[in-house]
Amino acid sequence: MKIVYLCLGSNLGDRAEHLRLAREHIAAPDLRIVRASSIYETAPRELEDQPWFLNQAIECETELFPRQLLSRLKKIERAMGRKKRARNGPREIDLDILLYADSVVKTPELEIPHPRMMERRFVLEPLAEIAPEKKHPTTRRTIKEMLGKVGEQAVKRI
Ligand code: PH2
Ligand code: MG
Ligand code: MG
Repeated sequence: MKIVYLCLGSNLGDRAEHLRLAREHIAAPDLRIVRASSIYETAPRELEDQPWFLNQAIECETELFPRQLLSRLKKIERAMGRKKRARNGPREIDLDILLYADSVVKTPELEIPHPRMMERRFVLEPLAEIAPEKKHPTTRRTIKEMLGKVGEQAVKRI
């Protein structure tokens, strides 16, 4: 059994309903949600000309291996009607793996820890709510420490 952290995001349609439905799809005998952060409304990053997001971090226990977890999440995104659109652009639902135990994975399809989590307040703030002392496996910094260093970005707990 491994502990994993995921980030959920939506900025199209009924965003809160998309997050709720995503949690419903995620919860399974081999992927159990043990903790969920509050939901945060966050300004779009990277591609800034798009609607604001709702983001949430969740902690799960799983028997799935990283690649299996990735396929499971992609399948849920497709089932929820996510269309192929621009990278970093608007989406009904985005399910990203942030951390998988203390593992480091680097393949063309999958990178763990999530390579941009350290510069994203919309990830670190929800994650710090549920796992402040959890350490990044390579930098060994805690989520709380990373949050202290990340730049200002509009993120408000709702
Ligand atoms: N996801 C992105 C790009 N930018 N900005 C916010 N606020 N929230 C996101 O989830 C997000 C983003 C790419 O997945
Ligand atoms: Mg993403
Ligand atoms: Mg994604």
